[in-house]
Amino acid sequence: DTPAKNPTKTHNLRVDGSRLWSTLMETARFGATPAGGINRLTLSDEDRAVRDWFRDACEAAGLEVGTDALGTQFALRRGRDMSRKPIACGSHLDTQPTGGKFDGILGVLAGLEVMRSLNDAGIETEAPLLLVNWTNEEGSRFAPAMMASAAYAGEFTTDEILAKRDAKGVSVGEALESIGYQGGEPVGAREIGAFVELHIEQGPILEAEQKTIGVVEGGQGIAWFDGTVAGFESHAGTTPMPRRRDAMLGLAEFALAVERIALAHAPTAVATLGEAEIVSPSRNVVPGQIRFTLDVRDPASAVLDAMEAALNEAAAEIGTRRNLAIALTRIWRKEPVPFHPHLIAAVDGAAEGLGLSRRRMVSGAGHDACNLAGRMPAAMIFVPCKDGVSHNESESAEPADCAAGADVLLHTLVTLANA
Ligand code: HGY
Ligand code: MN
Ligand code: MN
Ligand code: MN
Repeated sequence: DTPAKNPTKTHNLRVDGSRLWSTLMETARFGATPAGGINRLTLSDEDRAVRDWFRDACEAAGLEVGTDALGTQFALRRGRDMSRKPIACGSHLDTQPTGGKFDGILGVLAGLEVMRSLNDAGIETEAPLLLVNWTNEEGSRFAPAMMASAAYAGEFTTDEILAKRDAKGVSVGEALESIGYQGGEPVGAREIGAFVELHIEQGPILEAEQKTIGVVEGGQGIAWFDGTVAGFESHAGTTPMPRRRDAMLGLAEFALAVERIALAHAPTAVATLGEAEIVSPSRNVVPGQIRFTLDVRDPASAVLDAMEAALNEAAAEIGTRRNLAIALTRIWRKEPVPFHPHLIAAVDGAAEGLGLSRRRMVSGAGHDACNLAGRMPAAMIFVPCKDGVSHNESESAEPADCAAGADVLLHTLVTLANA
């Protein structure tokens, strides 16, 4: 039955919200933490388990599943006109170590729910549809974040990504091999006509304004830095305070400078010193070497530049004053990215057709859609999450909002696939 001939058939179509919710709860067991979150680092055994589950669920829904050389999983739903590029949805199934049940996972499982709902309604779209689980969106185990979609968009070669190593020295290639997900498809070979990603907002705006849908117009810019503080190890009992070159005190001052620099560009700029490690730590040794990381973001590229300059100045000033060497190396820069007006309009139209409250917004978090926008039309749909909290085990969302987001995804995909 073709929706083009029978638009009301699609118009009244809704996903099965309780099936979607039970899928979210069912897959939360892979990497479940005692506090009710998920710790499912990319390419871990927990990630393998959820990937196997996802592959089986897609195949059970009649989708053809392929895997590329970075382990990204593509599940294809055939359309009437297979000469057209598929209209894609999806997100990521890997999580932060203190992850929740919805970040990334909602976008993938809502895509599965859309396919299941179209199957139940016996609806075939003109263009094929595609559901994608992108490898390593989080960037917690291997940097940078959103690495597989960045490689798909041509920002990195496959070999560059396969060679990236985690803190234990394991490479992406070795990790893929160990979980059996180094697929045969060349990265970027598969044509995609457009990509629409459903995601929780991971911020407080929709909930505060009591809006159900975020119509996302783009993603902000991101810069990641690796940092070192070099001082001098010395005896905790015999080294007088004025003679110390204490790397910990240098980092403490620098951390406050990071906050000051972000606040200087309020309200948009954010900066996070998320990792810090004393090399060869010991209770009775003055810290001499520290490694740390920085994550700096703003919707404007010029502000990212200004913050980077200010961070380097602060490092030099504190270093000179405390006889330390504080060095920053920028390892990743993602420019602010606008989404595609035609797709934004399709998302807005779908939400309007469903009578859902909504507002335009820019994404504070990075997403795979932000990388794909460099290669194809891309857009995002947000739904609220409780207190705007994410990257925390307490992350939660409402079943009705998840279903509403999936309905907007369904109607956006059908509109694009039948255009
Ligand atoms: O860091 C991010 O913005 C994404 O959640 N990985
Ligand atoms: Mn995410
Ligand atoms: Mn995330
Ligand atoms: Mn001693």
